[in-house]
Amino acid sequence: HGLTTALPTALDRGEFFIEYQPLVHLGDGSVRGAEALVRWLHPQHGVLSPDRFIPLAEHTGLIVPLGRWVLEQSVRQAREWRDRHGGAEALGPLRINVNLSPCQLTHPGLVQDTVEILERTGMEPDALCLEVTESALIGADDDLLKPLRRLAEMGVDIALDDFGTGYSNLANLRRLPVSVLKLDRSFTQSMQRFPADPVDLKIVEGIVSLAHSLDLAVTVEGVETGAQAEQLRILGCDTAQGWYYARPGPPDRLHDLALVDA
Ligand code: G
Ligand code: G
Ligand code: MN
Ligand code: NA
Repeated sequence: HGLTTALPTALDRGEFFIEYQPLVHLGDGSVRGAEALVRWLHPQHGVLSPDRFIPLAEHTGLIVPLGRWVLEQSVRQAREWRDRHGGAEALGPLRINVNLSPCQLTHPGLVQDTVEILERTGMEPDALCLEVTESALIGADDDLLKPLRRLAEMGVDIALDDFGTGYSNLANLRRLPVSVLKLDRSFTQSMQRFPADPVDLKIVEGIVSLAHSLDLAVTVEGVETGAQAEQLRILGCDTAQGWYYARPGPPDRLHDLALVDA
């Protein structure tokens, strides 16, 4: 398979790049940060989405150096946005969300790598949010949660990605060192019709109310229309992400979007 042989050297050849998709505050529409989404510019196949190569990277172990590279690049980028905005005070720091694969969670270097990246870039831990999928934490024992706890204690936010697609016990949430729930796109899709299915509305309302009572912020993914955004705002969601605001794009576009709001 062509991808399998090309993957191990792709990092050294500089073939990966990162796109950023803005995270927008539903209350006032301001850009608060972005999610980093890695892509592979393959010499023959063109731009490949992470679904095509992340599973392969996990299988081969390349995910550890690749994930570290994504983290460092993304935090550097957040630092650059901040500097160009005239410092952290100018419009509030743009925060950066970075996805972690389950293999990175079990890798012993995670905490130290993260600390070193924050130190090298001079960024505060609270500018960083690490996204972990709900399925990666299902049945997680204390050993798996320990590095996440350490990071959370330092001030790094941990988000539960794709929330609502797994089978996690809601009561289990109290045990996890997470501060953000990212509601899966499927919930947003059911808001497509206006008014939306009343049962879906009740479910989202319930999740938001539970999340807020546990001091968790709620981010919604896959917002494609203004009607969805309005419905989700009314339901109490805090932050949104989706094509309605912007598709994932180059770092300068995020900077421009944030400046327009300022
Ligand atoms: O933007 P999109 O098609 O590109 O992303 C597809 C999936 O790939 C998403 O579920 C996202 O969480 C995942 N993904 C994107 N970037 C990274 C990354 O740097 N590391 C990991 N582990 N997953 C990523
Ligand atoms: O980490 P995660 O699985 O949540 O990554 C987000 C994925 O969803 C990426 O593949 C991204 O390109 C995609 N995406 C982002 N916004 C939208 C949207 O508004 N609609 C749809 N259908 N997909 C989106
Ligand atoms: Mn994500
Ligand atoms: Na997601």
